[in-house]
Amino acid sequence: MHIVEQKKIAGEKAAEYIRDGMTVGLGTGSTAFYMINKVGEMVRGGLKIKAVATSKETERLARSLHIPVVDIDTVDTIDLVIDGVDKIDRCFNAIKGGGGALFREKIVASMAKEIIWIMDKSKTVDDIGRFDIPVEVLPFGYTHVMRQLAQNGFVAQLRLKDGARYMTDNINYVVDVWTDGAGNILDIKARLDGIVGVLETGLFLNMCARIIVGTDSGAVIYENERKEIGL
Ligand code: A5P
Repeated sequence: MHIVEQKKIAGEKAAEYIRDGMTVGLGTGSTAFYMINKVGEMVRGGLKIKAVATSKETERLARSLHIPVVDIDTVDTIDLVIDGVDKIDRCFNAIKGGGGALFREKIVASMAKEIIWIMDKSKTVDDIGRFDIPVEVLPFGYTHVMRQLAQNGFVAQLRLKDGARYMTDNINYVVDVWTDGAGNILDIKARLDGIVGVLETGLFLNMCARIIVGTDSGAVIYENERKEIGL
């Protein structure tokens, strides 16, 4: 089965968890795309929700589907967030931010009562420390941040798009950080968080209630009972 089909299966399955009256956090990316389209269909069918978007791109898509999108500052909590991931391990530790929306995604996730991460099978890995970790960085003094990352033993690469510095929705830069799996992920997060100028990391550690993986045999759901699971 094509990977796109797996994303669609996961995204559409996750939409089934949405109930009338909920405030829903809508994720960003190619898997969230299918979930948002399904939510649009449900809204057309009479579902009553409020949505908070994790990026401008998601907000545009949601509005085009007539999903009621509200400003994040008009809500205190979010009932359910459904979003994609770049990589996730057996302890539900995820890397996000491949699409550059990590800061808004982290804020929305931190307001959520419940989170579902959705993905195709390729996102499940043994060790997320072996993959790039995106971090959002303030443009002011970013070369100092790059130096501090290097001094901490990280290989840091400023993200580019079409030859220019990639800019987030918040008008900041993204630096992709490579750690070579050296060290514990909590320690890596603490070291990244400790660098002045790093605004947020793409490490979303053990935040979700469940993950939904699209596979060739359908959607597979793993509940997070704060214990190891078999992916
Ligand atoms: C956006 O910045 C990301 O965190 C996405 O949620 C993540 O990259 C997953 O994207 P895909 O579903 O497109 O793989």
